[in-house]
Amino acid sequence: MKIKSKFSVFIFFLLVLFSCKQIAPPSPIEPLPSDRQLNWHDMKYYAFVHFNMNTFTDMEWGTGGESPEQFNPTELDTRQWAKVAKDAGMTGIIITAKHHDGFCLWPTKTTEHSVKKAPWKDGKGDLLKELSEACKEYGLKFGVYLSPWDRNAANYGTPEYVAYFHTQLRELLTNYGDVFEVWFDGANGGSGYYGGANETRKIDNKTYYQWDKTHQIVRELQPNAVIFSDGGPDVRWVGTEEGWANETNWSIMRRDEIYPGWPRYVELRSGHEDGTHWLPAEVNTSIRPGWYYHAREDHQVKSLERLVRTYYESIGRNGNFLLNLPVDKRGLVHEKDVEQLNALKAQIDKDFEHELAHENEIIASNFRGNSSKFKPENAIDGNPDTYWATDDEVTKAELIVKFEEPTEVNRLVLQEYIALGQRIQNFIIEAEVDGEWVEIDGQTTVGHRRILQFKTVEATQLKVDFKKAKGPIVISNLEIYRAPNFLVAPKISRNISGMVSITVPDDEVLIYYTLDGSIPTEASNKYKTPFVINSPTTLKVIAVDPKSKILTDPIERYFDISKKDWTVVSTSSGIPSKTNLIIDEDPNTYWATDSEVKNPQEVVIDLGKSYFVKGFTYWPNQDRYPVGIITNYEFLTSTDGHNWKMSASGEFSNIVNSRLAQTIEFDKINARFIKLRGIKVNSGSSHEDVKKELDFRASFAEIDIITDL
Ligand code: FUL
Repeated sequence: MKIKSKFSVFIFFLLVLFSCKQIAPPSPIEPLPSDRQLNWHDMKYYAFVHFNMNTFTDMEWGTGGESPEQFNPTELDTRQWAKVAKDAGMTGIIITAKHHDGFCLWPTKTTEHSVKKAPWKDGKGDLLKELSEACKEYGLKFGVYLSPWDRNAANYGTPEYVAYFHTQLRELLTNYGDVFEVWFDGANGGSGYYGGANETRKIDNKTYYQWDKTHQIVRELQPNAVIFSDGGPDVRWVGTEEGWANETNWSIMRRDEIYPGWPRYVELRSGHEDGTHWLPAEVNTSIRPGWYYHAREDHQVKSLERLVRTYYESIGRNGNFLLNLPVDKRGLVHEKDVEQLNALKAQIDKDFEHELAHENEIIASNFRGNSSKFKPENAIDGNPDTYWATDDEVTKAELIVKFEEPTEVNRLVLQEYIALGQRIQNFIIEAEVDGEWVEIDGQTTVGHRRILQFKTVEATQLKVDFKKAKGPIVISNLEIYRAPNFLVAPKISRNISGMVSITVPDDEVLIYYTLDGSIPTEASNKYKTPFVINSPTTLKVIAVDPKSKILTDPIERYFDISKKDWTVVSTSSGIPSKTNLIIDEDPNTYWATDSEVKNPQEVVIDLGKSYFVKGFTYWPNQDRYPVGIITNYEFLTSTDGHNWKMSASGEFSNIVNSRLAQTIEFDKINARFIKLRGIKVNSGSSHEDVKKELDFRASFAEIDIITDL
C-alpha cells in the first residue's frame, strides 16, 4: 500500500511536470520594433492636413515673404475635419503646424509670423489648440508636421535659427496634449525671403538641425511619439508621393546609411532585407494633385478606383496610409473630398465585411512543440497577441483552411507577430478547386499586414505555403474574404485611329453599350474588344455586376470623326516636334507655344479632307502647374489653308479654376483647315518666378471638332 502510494505520487508529479512543460516562444529575429512603433503600426490609416498660408496664396511652397494678414479663413472648423476623418475610418490627424514659408498656426513665442498677427479671430486664435481638442473629442490621435526649413526666418542658416526651431518643437510638444507622430520634411534649404534678404541659403541637412538633439527633445517631451523623416528614426518615407509601397516591403533598413534627402527611393519603397533597425514605411499621398487646396483642382479629386488601389498598395503592402486632405480657404474639408473619403470607407467596409476563415477548420504542417500555445487556430482567433509558430528548425510550413463547402474567395490578409521580428521571405497561395490544387499567387514579404487580392475562386481549401523565412514562422492573423465585385463607372478612351476601349477595374464586371443614343441595358451590345467609331456618335455605357445584378448609372461620350488623317500643319512657333500631342486623343498630354513668340499664338490643323464643321472643343492643360491656359480665343476655318473665316471668338468661362473641356458651337461651315488662337492666356499660377512664362505661352491639351454630315 505504502509502495503503491509513493509510486502514485511520483506519477502524479511526472504528470504535473509534463503538463506544465513550457514550450518557449521562438527567439526574436532582430531588429525589433519599439513599443511606440508597434502602436503606430496599429493606426493603419490617418489624415494629413495641409492648411496654412499657402491655402490663401494658392501656392504649394510659399516664399516666406507673405503677410500674416493673408491668413483669414471664414468658416474654420477643426471639428468638421475631425468628424470627416473619423467617419472615413481614420485614426488620427497630422497638421502642418509650420510649412516651409514659416507661418505658424499657433501663437509661438519665437516669431510674430503667426496666427497672432492674422485677422482670424483677431489674432487670438490657436489652431493647434482647436485641432488637438477636436481630435480628443472624436477619439483621434494628434500629430504635428514642423518644417525644419523656414523661408521666413531672418536667421535661417545660423546656429540661432536651430535653437529657435528647437523652441518651436518644444512648444508644440508641450502645449497640446499627447502627440503620436512628429513629421520632419526632407525638403530643405534654397531661396527664400529670410527676413527680407531674398537670397539663397544652403545648409547641410545632415548636420545643421542637430538631429540628435532634435530627437532627444521629442523623446523627452513625448516619449510615445514616433519620429518621421526620410530615414526615421522611427518611421520612414516610402520614397514616392504617388501612394504605394513595393510588393516586397521590409519594415527594416540599414538606417545609418539614410539621411534627409537620401535619393535611393527604390530602397525606401522596399526596405532592406538585411536591415539593422526597425524602420517601417508610411505611404503619404494627397487626395488631390496638390498638398494644398487649389480651386483649379476641384475636378481632380482622386477617383474611388484610385483610392481603393492606394489602400491595397499601402496598408495591403505592410505600410501605413497617410492621406492628405487639403483643407480649403473656408477652413473646411471640401465637399468633393468628403464624398470620396466616404466612398472609400464604404468600399473597404464591403470588401472586408464577412471573414470566412474563423468559422472553419485550420491545420498546419507543423506547430511548435505541439503546444496549444502555438497552434494554428491562434491565427484565426481574432486575438493579435496569440500566434501560430513553428519549431525552431522549421522555416517552411503550410497553413490550410478547410471550408465546409466550396466557398468563393478573393482576398487574404496575413499578419506576422512582428514583436518577434519580420521573417517571411517567400510564400505562395494555393486553392483546392474541384479537387485540384491551383496556385493563385506568389509573394515575398508579409510583415505587419499583407493583403492579397486575387481573382475569385471557388475553393474547398486554401493553403498558404511558406517557402522561405529567416527563422521559424510566426503568424498572428489570417483572414479570408470574398469581396464583392468592384463596380464603378467604366472608363472610355479612343485612339487616333478611332478605336474605342472601355475598361473597368474588375474583370468580373460586365460592360454593355449603345451607339444609337438609347440607354444601355443587359440586352444591349456586350463589350468584348475595342471597336471603331469614325463618325459623329454618342456612346452610352453601363457596367453590371453579374453577381449582385447591380448596374451603374449610364455614362456617355460624344465622338466625332477620328483623327487618323489629321496633322498639325503650322503653329506660331513653327512646327516643332510633339505637336501631335494636341490631337492624340489624350487630354493629359499637351503641347505649348514657345515663350519668345508674340501673340497671336495659334495652331493650324489639316483635317485631311473637307467637312461641315459646326463646333470645336478645347481641353486645357491638366498638369499640376499648368502652362498658359487659353482664356480668350478665336477659332477660324478655311478650305485651302490660306483664306480664313472667323467662326467663333470669345472667352472660355471659368476655365482656369475649372479645367474641363470647353465646347463652342457655331453656324456650320465647310472647312478642311482649322485654326485655334489664344488671344489671352493664364496659367492660374501665383508663383511669381514662373508666372510670366507660364502665362505667356499658350497650351493645347486636346482639340476636337463637331461635324455635321
Ligand atoms: C514635401 C513638401 O515639400 C510638400 O510641400 C509637402 O509638405 C509634402 C508632404 O512633403 O516634402
